[in-house]
Amino acid sequence: MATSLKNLSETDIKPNKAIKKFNIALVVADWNSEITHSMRDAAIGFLKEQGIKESNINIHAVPGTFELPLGAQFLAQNKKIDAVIAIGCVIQGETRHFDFICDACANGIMQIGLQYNIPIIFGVLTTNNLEQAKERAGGKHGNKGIEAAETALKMLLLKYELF
Ligand code: DLZ
Repeated sequence: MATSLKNLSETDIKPNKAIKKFNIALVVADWNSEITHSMRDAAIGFLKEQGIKESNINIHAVPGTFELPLGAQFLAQNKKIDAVIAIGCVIQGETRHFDFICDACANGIMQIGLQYNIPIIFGVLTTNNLEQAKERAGGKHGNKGIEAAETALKMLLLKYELF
């Protein structure tokens, strides 16, 4: 299971010439930036290791996870972008903010992917506390940024194979 990925080389993606032509955008929430920046950096490291050129990786920030769908939509409108990886971290607080942000983001991300027919990856941690988030952003549960990047490549390769 990809969740256990700690070593960037541990992936079942096979070398493919198509990969180096992919243009991938990351949209990253500034909230809980200690977590989201670690996920962003791990995702970028993985993409580069798989052969994506640095110039084909576009990185953009949005204030919070709630803004990820609109940020992803702006990027999806750019025909040069093949896939968008949305990275965020929502930590449960005392109010219902958590539920609204997570639901809005998950639904928005899914809708944009279907509307634009490109992979929009939900790289969002939804945790009970900061500790759980750290464990998934370079801690004992690996780094979900890598998983998100791996998912983007797998979906692009599937599209490349089918069309
Ligand atoms: C307001 C808010 C809260 C309480 N918690 C988080 C969070 O844990 N993670 C996150 O990414 N963003 C949070 N935000 C900010 C919202 O995502 C959004 O930026 C604001 O509600 C403004 O639309």
